[in-house]
Amino acid sequence: PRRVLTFGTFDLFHVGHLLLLERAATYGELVVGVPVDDLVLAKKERRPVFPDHHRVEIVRALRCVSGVFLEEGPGLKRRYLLEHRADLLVMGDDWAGHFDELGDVCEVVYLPRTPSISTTTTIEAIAAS
Ligand code: C2G
Repeated sequence: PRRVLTFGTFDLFHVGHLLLLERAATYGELVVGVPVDDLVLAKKERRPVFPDHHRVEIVRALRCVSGVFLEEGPGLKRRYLLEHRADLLVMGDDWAGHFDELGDVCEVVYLPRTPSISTTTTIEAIAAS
């Protein structure tokens, strides 16, 4: 099978996350990089609700996932792709174009997001209820 990598925070894991991972796994053996809390904080200006070791354990338990690792810092995706000998990088299309520069290491594919569900809207819905 081809070796597939994807990266994501997967905070407050929801069905949009699941569908993305299941579709990514149709390309081959799926390994997932989950950013450490400080990296999420730096990128999103909000600390994730669930800490990285919880987010990793949830993703690790999925049938469609072959392996999980912590993404330890910014700018390391190229190194991780090489380390894992990835054939393919799959990302949601909210990142379309953003990782094209890694196309010399492996194929880069963007998959459509599931509409109308996100961690942010979930947090807002809970806050408003
Ligand atoms: N996703 C999706 N549909 C949604 C919500 C999310 O397909 N309704 C996908 C995203 O496109 C992403 C994955 O699920 O591929 C994880 O989403 P996030 O946890 O929001 O991940 P993100 O913070 O975008 O992490 O450096 C890149 C980041 O690590 C990507």
